[in-house]
Amino acid sequence: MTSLTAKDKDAVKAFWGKAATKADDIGHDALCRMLAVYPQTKTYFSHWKDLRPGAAPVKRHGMVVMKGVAEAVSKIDNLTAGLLTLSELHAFTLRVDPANFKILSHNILVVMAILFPNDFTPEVHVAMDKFLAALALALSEKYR
Ligand code: HNI
Repeated sequence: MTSLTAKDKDAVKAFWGKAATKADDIGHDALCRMLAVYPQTKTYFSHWKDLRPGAAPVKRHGMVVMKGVAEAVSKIDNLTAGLLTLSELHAFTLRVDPANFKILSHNILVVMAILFPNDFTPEVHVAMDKFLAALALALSEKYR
């Protein structure tokens, strides 16, 4: 995976400035899509009583995930160090298969494209795709 260029980082920060205004919606919709399109991911949330779109745990977790994304944007220059605790949580406590990070990232991109059709240009798309791939790599760090 080619690392993030300065141009990518600027594009991510500029786009995130807009996307952050709808972070909760992005998180909720991306999570709903992940659970619907990749039902195997439901196994990680079996402790939630209700997994349907609009259910409280899904909405809340959508916010939580996007707070993690916001933190990653603020630590874009050193994602591995910045997300170490989060990686340990996902690797050791939650035992999330790292393949799922790509799946959630894909759904986050889909929702961003839907909510920000004009801002989500091909240049922003490639920068966000590379950023979310770097985020997934940083979260997978503790698996090695
Ligand atoms: Ni993830 C908890 C961020 C991908 C399953 N996840 C969190 C928390 C953050 C977070 C933040 C809360 C940590 C805490 O309580 O301190 N998760 C992220 C980010 C990504 C991600 C930024 C990738 C973009 N998580 C995934 C994926 C899965 C996943 C792909 C499973 C398919 N995460 C979980 C589960 C929890 C969780 C399960 C605990 C939920 C709960 O009920 O507390």
